[in-house]
Amino acid sequence: MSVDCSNNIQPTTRPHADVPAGVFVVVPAYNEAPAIGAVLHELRAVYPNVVVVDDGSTDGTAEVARIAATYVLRHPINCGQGAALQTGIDFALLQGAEFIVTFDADGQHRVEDVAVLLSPILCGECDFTLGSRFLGTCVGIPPLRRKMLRLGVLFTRLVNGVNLTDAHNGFRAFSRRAAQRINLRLDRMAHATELIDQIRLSGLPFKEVPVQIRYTPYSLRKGQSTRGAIRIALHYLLGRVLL
Ligand SMILES: Nc1nc2c(ncn2[C@@H]2O[C@H](COP(=O)(O)OP(=O)(O)OP(=O)(O)O)[C@@H](O)[C@H]2O)c(=O)[nH]1
Ligand SMILES: [Mg+2]
Repeated sequence: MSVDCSNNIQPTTRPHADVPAGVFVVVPAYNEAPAIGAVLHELRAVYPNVVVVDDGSTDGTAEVARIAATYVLRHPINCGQGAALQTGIDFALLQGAEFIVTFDADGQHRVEDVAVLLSPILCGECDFTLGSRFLGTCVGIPPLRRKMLRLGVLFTRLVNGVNLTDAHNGFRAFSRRAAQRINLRLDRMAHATELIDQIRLSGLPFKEVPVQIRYTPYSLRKGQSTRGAIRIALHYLLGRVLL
């Protein structure tokens, strides 16, 4: 992959041959059968190593993924997004991944942005990149969801002591050594806050990168609720006390 190390990287899709062999894209998926086929089709057109972690889906997600993904791992029961990500990261490291990208299965992320996330890592500028919809764009975000995400940013600033613009974005990239420092113990959505702690403690450089997050009728039907956001904060605080 040719890398533009300037600060003004334009999203592009690149052909297979241009992608470094060590890039693995990890896709956690829970009951995403209606969306995941198209997502994987687009990803595989550019990235040869796509790992789906089917998180105990009951709707045929695994069957769709088996047709389109490079690897399909399966949790026999639903364990949560954090657990699915850790399974995928561990697997990618075992396969020799040099760079790992996490990518949602519900069609909210754009394949073009994978290269944008990888670019600062490939340049040696940092080891972790975190996608930010507020540095980039979020098409069709409901006002309440925007407010909840802003509160999440404030929570991260107060509790983790890290200043981000978007603290709950599942679109991220890691170098191999960064991925080796990740050990998510909070299985569900609170892993996002736990991950920020682990990034900070690793001492490795990180950077937020603008990405686009799409809100579609499908993703809005399935996505996180306000009550869920409160549960995530409580789960994280409880985890900090108990783990
Ligand atoms: N909700 C949920 N998602 C899971 C789970 N396990 C894996 N996932 C996957 O994690 C990704 C993100 O889940 P979402 O619920 O869309 O979370 P989100 O994108 O942060 O929230 P929204 O912006 O509201 O859509 C999707 O690809 C899901 O299929 C799980 O147990 N629950
Ligand atoms: Mg989503």
